Amino acid sequence: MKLKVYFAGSIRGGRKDASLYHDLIEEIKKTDIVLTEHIGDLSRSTLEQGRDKDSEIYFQDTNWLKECDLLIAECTNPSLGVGYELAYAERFEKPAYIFYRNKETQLSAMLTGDPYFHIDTYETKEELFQKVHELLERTRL
Ligand code: 6K6
Repeated sequence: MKLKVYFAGSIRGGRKDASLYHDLIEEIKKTDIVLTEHIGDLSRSTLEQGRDKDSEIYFQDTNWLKECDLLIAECTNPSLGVGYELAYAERFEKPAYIFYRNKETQLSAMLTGDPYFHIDTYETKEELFQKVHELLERTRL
């Protein structure tokens, strides 16, 4: 069975990890479905949308959050939107997994202090891919 994955990563919070998001999304798509492929789209501007467009984004993303089997968030680059999505996932009882490079950032206490979230660290892209692969296999059981 293919899992529906909601991948969350920073957009207006900063795009320094956008190519990592892209590569991870491609990796997940080898076995499962990623609802939020655009997170890794390097060609899209973060400022392209006006207020109406933002309402569409909010409506689409919250529907995908309700539809997904699990949320995977890459949180090295802090993002208000990703924090909101994590709280939304908890509200709708969707399993939520956070990965981040702890040598580069301190995660908010609102995430590390919330026992609902599964939080793990990584250093290299290969380690992240391996951890996400194992998570998907575990979830599929
Ligand atoms: C720009 C680049 C790629 O897509 C766009 C258009 N903007 C958005 N499209 C879809 N989802 C968005 C967009 N902006 C924010 N989000 C959602 O919030 C995503 O699901 C991200 O996980 C999260 C990022 O929040 P910010 O606060 O970093 O923008």
